[in-house]
Amino acid sequence: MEPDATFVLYDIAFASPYAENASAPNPWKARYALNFKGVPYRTEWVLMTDIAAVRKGLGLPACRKFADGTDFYTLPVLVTNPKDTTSAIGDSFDIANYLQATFPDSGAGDLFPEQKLNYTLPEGMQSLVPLSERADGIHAEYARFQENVDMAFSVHAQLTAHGMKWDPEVADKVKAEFLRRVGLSEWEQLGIHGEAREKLKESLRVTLGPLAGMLQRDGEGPFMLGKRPSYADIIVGGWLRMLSKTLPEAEFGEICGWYDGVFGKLHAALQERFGDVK
Ligand SMILES: N[C@@H](CCC(=O)N[C@@H](CS)C(=O)NCC(=O)O)C(=O)O
Repeated sequence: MEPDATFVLYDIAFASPYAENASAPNPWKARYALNFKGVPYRTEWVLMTDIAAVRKGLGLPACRKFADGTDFYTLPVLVTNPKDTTSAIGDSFDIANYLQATFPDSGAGDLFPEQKLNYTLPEGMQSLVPLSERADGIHAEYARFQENVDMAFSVHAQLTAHGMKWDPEVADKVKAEFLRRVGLSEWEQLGIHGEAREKLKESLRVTLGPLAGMLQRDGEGPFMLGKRPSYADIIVGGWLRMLSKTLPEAEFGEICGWYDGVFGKLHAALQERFGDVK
């Protein structure tokens, strides 16, 4: 916590203690990027039920839509100057672009070094809740990579649903909202167990295969460019952090062990170098 920091990162409050239970992938991408650049900031924790009001209060429109076309208000938001309401940035990729443009050489250096990021998904893979769309063309290869990585993990999100820990004050409302989004009525229906769970896990393993290949291409890792971290690692790392907090420990252990342990090594390296919750 850096109470005097000017930058404020808005992240989702899961159950208390917030720093320990923070699980949302996109806010984690922003946190990893801020720590990568070594920029001082503090975190403002927002209950799920308050996200829309907070975002509107900062003058930000929604950057996602639900399947029915209605606005989906999300975090992270980064406010770089609390006195200037136009300084709020409401998308993790925009935050990373901003940090790179404003602090090109700080901390661990370039967030977007040139590299091949040709990760593709099994044909026809589609998430139940659509992802954000980007049009500005900045760091386009990374943006395309993010789209595919986000889709790969989102499609398997049911594995995490019952592992999310919510502040008791809002737990019932949050569960009801998640059910509404996918058109179900009982929380039990959102869980996945036994053989069906094993099948979905295996699908995740296969889907992540080409990503593992990218993490192995340098031979040593733990990053896609070997010892040099980049925003591509952070994009995957945001999701690994989510899995680390929402899957049963033994299952996350399995995932960490897939493909010679590449995901475990990546997660550990990102947490150690850029995982401070400030
Ligand atoms: N494109 C946005 C997507 C942000 C997003 O989807 N955030 C999720 C958490 S990872 C969220 O705020 N969810 C709120 C909710 O589910 O109500 C970004 O990268 O910042």
